[in-house]
Amino acid sequence: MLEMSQVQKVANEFLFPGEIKEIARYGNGHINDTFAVILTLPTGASQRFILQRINQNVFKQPKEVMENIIGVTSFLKKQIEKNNGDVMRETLNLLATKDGEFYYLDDEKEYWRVYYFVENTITYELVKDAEDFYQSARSFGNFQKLLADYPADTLHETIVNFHNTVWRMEQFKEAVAADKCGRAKDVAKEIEFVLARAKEASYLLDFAKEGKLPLRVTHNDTKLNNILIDAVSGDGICVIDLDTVMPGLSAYDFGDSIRFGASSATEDEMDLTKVFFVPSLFEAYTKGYLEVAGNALTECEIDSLPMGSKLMTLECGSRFLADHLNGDTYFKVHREGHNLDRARTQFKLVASMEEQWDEMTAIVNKYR
Ligand code: ADP
Ligand code: GN1
Ligand code: MG
Repeated sequence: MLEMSQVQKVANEFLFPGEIKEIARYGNGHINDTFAVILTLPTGASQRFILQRINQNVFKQPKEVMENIIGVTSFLKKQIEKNNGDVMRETLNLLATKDGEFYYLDDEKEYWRVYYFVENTITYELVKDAEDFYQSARSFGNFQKLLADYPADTLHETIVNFHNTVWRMEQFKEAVAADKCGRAKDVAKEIEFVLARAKEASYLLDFAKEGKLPLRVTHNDTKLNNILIDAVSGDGICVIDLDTVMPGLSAYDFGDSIRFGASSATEDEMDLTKVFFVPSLFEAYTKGYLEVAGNALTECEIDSLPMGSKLMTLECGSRFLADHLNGDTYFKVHREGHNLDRARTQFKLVASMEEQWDEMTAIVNKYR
């Protein structure tokens, strides 16, 4: 258990431009421990920061995560300046420690970092209207475009095999075979759903191996709550959660956005009658993404977008189910069966995409 006194102690190690007034847990991420730190500035005004403890169960080399983030945000800042943008709103900015580092290593060997809080922004767990989703597509498309010339070989692979869908399928089978908590018997239907699609897992990787799909610098965790939307203009302005920026396929980023955002319900909705894939949201995202990034993509990459959507959803569902079988050691859970609930929504979406496959393909063709 993380004590607030420890969080307070760590916060004191950063070079905040004022006095710490309050620290509280913040956001809905499944991985890191995130806190909002509120300062009183010498002028009497308030300023917020985001303090995060990096999850070392997930990120085995936190220093490498930070090296990637420093590299990527410095690169983005130069691009944003060139475009006369606002570097404090359009990318994450790290705050240094009193020792001049961009992370702090505490007595328990935990890594912490601080970002400037991007104020007057919103994050969504569920798409409010198609316009927001269209805006997030433009932002993720722009992010990919801005990083197109980033020297990919300098990036660390912060989670090995992160979107290796074949490896994920093997991990899933291992979790089923090990059945550590004796839960497999209660989820036979869900396990069968994944196994019935095992052969499809290699679909994109086979194209990549044949050189038909290029490796790009991708974000790899493009869900809607990893983008900050300007509260006034409604524009997607800042892509956050940069821990998994690594070389990957464009279909991963597109697909992961779709699995989270083109859904009628939140990721952990328990009433499955409320969960289905929404083609009009798929259309809004496809339009925004291809408008911004379309010219930079190959024909084969554009063809791969529906499959990217299905495979990212299946992968995520099988990761949730594997974690349920393993005893909930990876994703943060807030109730019993939480990972199972999440897995079920993903499988419902996969089934729903399969039913509407022709429509998905037609939408991609309309905007290519
Ligand atoms: P996780 O890896 O656990 O998902 P995130 O880095 O995505 O952690 O942060 C969790 C949440 O905190 C985000 O969804 C967002 O709401 C909020 N957040 C993170 N960084 C910032 C920031 N710089 N400004 C404003 N909100 C932020
Ligand atoms: C995690 O960190 P967060 O909450 O944005 C996970 C993603 C999953 C997502 C499912 C590093 O994302 O891969 O798709 O949960 N991130 C990591 O909601 O495993
Ligand atoms: Mg996040």
